[in-house]
Amino acid sequence: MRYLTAGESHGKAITGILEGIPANLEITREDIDRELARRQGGYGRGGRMKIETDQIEILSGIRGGKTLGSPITFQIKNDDWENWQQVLAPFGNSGYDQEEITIKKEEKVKAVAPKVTKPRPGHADLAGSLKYNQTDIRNVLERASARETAVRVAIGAVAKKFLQQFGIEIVSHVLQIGRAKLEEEEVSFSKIKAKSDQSPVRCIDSQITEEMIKEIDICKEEGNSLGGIFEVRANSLPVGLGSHVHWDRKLDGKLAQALISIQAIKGVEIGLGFEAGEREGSNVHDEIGYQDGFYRSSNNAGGIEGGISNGEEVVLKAVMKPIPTLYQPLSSVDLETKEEFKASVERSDVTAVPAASVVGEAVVAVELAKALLEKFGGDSLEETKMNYNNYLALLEQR
Ligand code: EPS
Repeated sequence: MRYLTAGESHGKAITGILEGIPANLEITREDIDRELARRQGGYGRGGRMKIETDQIEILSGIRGGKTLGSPITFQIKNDDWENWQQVLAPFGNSGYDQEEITIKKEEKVKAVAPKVTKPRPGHADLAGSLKYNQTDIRNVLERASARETAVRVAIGAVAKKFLQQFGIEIVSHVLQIGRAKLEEEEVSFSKIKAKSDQSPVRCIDSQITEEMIKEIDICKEEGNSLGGIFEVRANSLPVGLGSHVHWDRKLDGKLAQALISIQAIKGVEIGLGFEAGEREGSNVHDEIGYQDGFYRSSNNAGGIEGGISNGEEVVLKAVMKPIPTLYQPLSSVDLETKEEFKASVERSDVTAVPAASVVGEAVVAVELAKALLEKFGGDSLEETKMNYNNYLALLEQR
């Protein structure tokens, strides 16, 4: 199973192709649109989310609500394209070689979209423009944008549906935004499932939700931005996804890569994570017991040992840096004139941590579905299930 995405933030659409999902998996439009709406919902977003109402269009690979086993093509149109058609036109009179070009902005006033030459610190702007030899930073920032995550969530929705067939569920919640932090130590899977979608910042505690909202409001006033931490969990995984035998087959490595590939994610923890560095081994490793099967009395490993799922809940945390597009300007240098300037913007999110947690669920779902298919194979769902059940029968003999 593999996927590709394409599309610019203000281009016509964001597209993705998912290949390798077995045939005969049932999926509805709502299964995908629900996930897209969850990603759009978080408090702290800027004006763009008022423009977009993400809805999926399927161009191939699903017929009558069932997968065909062929590549699935996903498309989510950008409503903002209307305001950027001229600037981003693939052919003809695009903004590419022009100094200034007039576009219609969301406020319906005429404004200009000049060539972007002022790189924002923290964005792909400078490194990307140098690497791809571009003089208009727009040619980099459009693709670097987190808008791309919309289609990853759509692809993740199919992966989630597939995992559900094996009883596997994935949830997420926000642990921290700026200084507002959930201190609760043991949060159950069912609590996250029941509560996180109810909070505008995806926090399971109503008091901390208020604190997070306050942090965001203050930050917005100051023209600043905030990062934070979210957690993704997956339950009911069988023992044996991933492998210890080679570095690029380790499940923890794959999950960490998937999470860190989300725009603005700077760190990932598995289970106890960095805290394991402060403890003695006897306070880290999860003791093994046996009663009608192997069990653990703790889950500091976060469900993965030796790069293999051990049957416990998979627990992953990721930290997102504050959004680099600030109303409060930071120093930078113009790409052409090399003159110093203070970078400033017209529109930005204050935080996107709640959205990132939904994206986190999606990329984790994709990696787990991939690992499951690597182990059990199958071109139809029925075949995958037969292989899966055979393996469970084998495990029962141990
Ligand atoms: C983004 C900047 C903002 C965000 C955008 C990601 O967009 P704009 O530049 O149009 O105001 O709203 O996120 C989305 C559009 C989305 O769907 O998540 C960036 O620079 O990464």
